[in-house]
Amino acid sequence: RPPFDPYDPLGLDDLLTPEDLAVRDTVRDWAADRVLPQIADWYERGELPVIRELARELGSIGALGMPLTGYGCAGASAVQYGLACLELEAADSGVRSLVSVQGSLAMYAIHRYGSAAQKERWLPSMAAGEVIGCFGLTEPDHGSDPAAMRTHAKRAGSDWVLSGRKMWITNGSVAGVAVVWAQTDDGVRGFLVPADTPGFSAPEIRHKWSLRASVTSELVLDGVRLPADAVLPEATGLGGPLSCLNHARYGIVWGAMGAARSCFESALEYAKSREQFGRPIAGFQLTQAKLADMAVELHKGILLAHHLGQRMDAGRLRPEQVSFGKLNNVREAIEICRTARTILGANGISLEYPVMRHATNLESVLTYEGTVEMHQLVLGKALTGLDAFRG
Ligand code: TGC
Ligand code: FAD
Repeated sequence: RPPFDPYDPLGLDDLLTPEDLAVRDTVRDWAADRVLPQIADWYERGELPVIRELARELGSIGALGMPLTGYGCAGASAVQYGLACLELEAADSGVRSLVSVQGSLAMYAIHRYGSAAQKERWLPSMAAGEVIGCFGLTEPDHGSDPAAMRTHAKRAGSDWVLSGRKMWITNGSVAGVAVVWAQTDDGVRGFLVPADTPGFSAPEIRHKWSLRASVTSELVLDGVRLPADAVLPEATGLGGPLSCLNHARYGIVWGAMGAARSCFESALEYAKSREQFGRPIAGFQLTQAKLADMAVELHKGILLAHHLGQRMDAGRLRPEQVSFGKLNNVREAIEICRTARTILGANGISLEYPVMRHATNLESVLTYEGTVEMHQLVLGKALTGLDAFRG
């Protein structure tokens, strides 16, 4: 029998191919070198000062638009993309967010719904991390219910004129191009808005106590005039943006387990070295119960993520299954991080350790890409056949 590995108790690495392991190691090494040494400082300052450098480096290791094909994208499998998300979020949810929004939301929208000219114009520089993208769906008054969005686009001759506001938009202030979803006479359409277009601005949202090492912005669209070819030709209706969300949510299913793994490992190491009552706290039954429960949920979550990845690679993943994964894995990751916090005692609240940073980040992850309640209701609808959203 192989030896028991406390960091892989179910032997899940056996599910991975040599190529999967190589992708995982590349991203893990990059994050260890470029993110971990500085993340506590960035977090404390509430900024990601080297975001453009990081984007280029992530482009050079193939992490942007990773499962997409052509245009300089890596053409990786869904499992490999998931492993990359896990490693990035083990460093910080903010870095995984940068990659999710760039690849699974902005680039995916252009790749799936864009014209040949739009793809040629934007995707190669986005895959290289030279141009950062953002994805504007949420508005100040419309988050869970994007169908009620107010941002609208009207025809002016052959041009379009966009007006409205988007809120809580990751990468907004550093984006070279914004994918903006707006109401039109033909339903919801997506528009590619270059950041230097007159009438467009993206002020940064400050004073966040979560995802502090991530750029979050408002998008202001004040009579933004765009040419006819700025609209994504293949997306009509809310299904367009919601289909992009499936891909980003899938990445979060893996990513959340990265934050959880980092907290579990911190707690395990701490428990083995910290002594109280003359013995390591890892020797107390109550601590062992916490560690055992954390390990069970962590590795069940990774197994679930791997299963969904295989379904995605086989073209058989349903949106309800993505909801299942996001609901479970983010909820369990938060529990793991909070439990780790208790094992570290007072040190658990310090930025010297990653657990409080991960726990507060996960509060955003629990809300964005569909809140817990949205995913419960998506599953509830699939289970019962009854739509609780609109009665
Ligand atoms: P409903 O009537 O159910 O659907 C409208 C149309 O959309 C289709 N559809 C989907 N298509 C693909 N994938 C999905 N997951 C889909 N869900 C629905 C549906 O078939 C229908 O198509 P058609 O052709 O029949 O018209 O829509 P609804 O208005 O009742 O809403 C359903 C609900 C509540 C589930 C949806 O609005 C929702 O998911 N709300 C949550 C909004 C959300 O997740 N926003 C995220 C914004 S982006 C973000 O947070 C990025 S953070 C990233 C980071 O920093 O990492
Ligand atoms: P609301 O929709 O107002 O919900 C408030 C509460 O009411 C929630 O608990 C919700 O579950 C509950 N609720 C609502 N409706 C129901 C119902 N029918 N039944 C039961 N409960 C209900 N958006 C983007 O478009 N692009 C981005 O890049 C992006 N990045 C983000 C980054 C961060 C850091 C954060 C925090 C958010 C980001 N978002 C982004 C926005 C995010 O998607 C929304 O916050 C999310 O969809 C929830 O919307 P809301 O905040 O308006 O909450």
